[in-house]
Amino acid sequence: MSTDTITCKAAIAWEAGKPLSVEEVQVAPPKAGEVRVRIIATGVCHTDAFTLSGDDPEGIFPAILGHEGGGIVESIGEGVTSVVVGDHVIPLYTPECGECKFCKSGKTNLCQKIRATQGKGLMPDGTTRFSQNGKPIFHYMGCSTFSEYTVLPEISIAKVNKSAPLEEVCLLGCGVTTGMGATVNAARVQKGDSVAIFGLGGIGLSAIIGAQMAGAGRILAIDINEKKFDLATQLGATDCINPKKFDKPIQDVIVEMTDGGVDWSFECIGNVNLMRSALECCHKGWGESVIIGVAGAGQEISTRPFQLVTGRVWRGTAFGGVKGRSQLPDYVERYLAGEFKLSDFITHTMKLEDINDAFDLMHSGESIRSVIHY
Ligand code: NAD
Ligand code: AHE
Ligand code: ZN
Ligand code: ZN
Repeated sequence: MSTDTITCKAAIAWEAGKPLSVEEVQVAPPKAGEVRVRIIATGVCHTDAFTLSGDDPEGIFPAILGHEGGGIVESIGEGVTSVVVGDHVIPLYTPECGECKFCKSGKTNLCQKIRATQGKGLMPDGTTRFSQNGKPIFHYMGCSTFSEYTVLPEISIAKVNKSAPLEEVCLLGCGVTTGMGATVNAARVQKGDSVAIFGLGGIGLSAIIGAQMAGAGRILAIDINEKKFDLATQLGATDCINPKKFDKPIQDVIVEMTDGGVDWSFECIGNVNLMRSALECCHKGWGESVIIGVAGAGQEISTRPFQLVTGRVWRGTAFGGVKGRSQLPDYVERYLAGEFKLSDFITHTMKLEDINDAFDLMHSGESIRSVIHY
């Protein structure tokens, strides 16, 4: 175990709208209640691209992005008791302290213990562990997995089974858990229900897995990129719909196809117009729509209030409503037991030096997930 500062490679986001730059950074040792982790692999999520684009009101630069990682504990700070050096862990952008009002409520996974400092790119003590030649570099979503080493609060790591390949289960650090979790936590999809999923990236495809496992009778998969339809169908989509093929609003198409609308819908794109479509394709009286997609600064959702008056429900979820420390290890066990596959999602792998290719592949619609191997 090292208590020295480590110099290692990281992809630095120096400013919004510019490619990442792979450079050496210094990673300070963990302070009390913190853990330093060697990242083995990380996925690239659309939210990383969103923040890099400059659309994130909380975007702060220079920063080390990345929040879908898997790694091994390298050293622990004073007072850390829940992990030891060598443990395999998944960083959590939604921590679980177990003692704040939110954790104790039993109603949400949105632990707020360190949310204020996390949103400012800082560790809970208000400082950063990353620097370059003395110049501080900000953390991102409390994770910063685009670095060979990162420092996390103890409450922001989930210890997972060592037999799980970190190159795959890193996807449970965000995308797959978010999509699957949303179908059972934010929504409660039941056997025979109809479901519409808008956007077939890592999140939407995982929502298909969740809906299929819950026994949904009809799963409508919606995307303008038809290359996504094969995997969507393999995972359980019963109907694949390209809105561009219709000359009327997609919500009208779905309402007609489903005898009045779906029981549940999920917006997995981050487009406020499609959030409206997702709400309005829900069945009168009971249909519920879950917003997962993240929309840019200043954007707002709208619909006629009559849509809600007549029984539709609008809700949203972060990290699929999953409590990271107590529930994520079980997702890893279910993956190990063969309940679902992660390899289907990994369309590209690359070294950190090529991380900008991952963003290009995402924007061109070629990839589902790119995974960086360190
Ligand atoms: P992605 O880029 O991999 O997938 C998005 C999909 O949406 C693509 O298949 C794309 O073709 C499709 N799409 C884009 N515009 C469309 C349109 N007009 N009509 C239909 N389909 C369209 O992204 P992802 O990583 O799956 O993330 C999806 C969204 O979820 C992003 O906004 C991301 O920031 C957000 N997200 C939220 C959470 C959360 O906890 N709430 C977690 C992870 C990601
Ligand atoms: N910082 C943005 C919002 C970004 C956002 O909504 N993040 C999601 C996770 S996306 C993962 O890919 C989230 O967890 N939100 C809850 C939270 O507390 O950040 C903004 O609009 O300010
Ligand atoms: Zn994410
Ligand atoms: Zn808490």
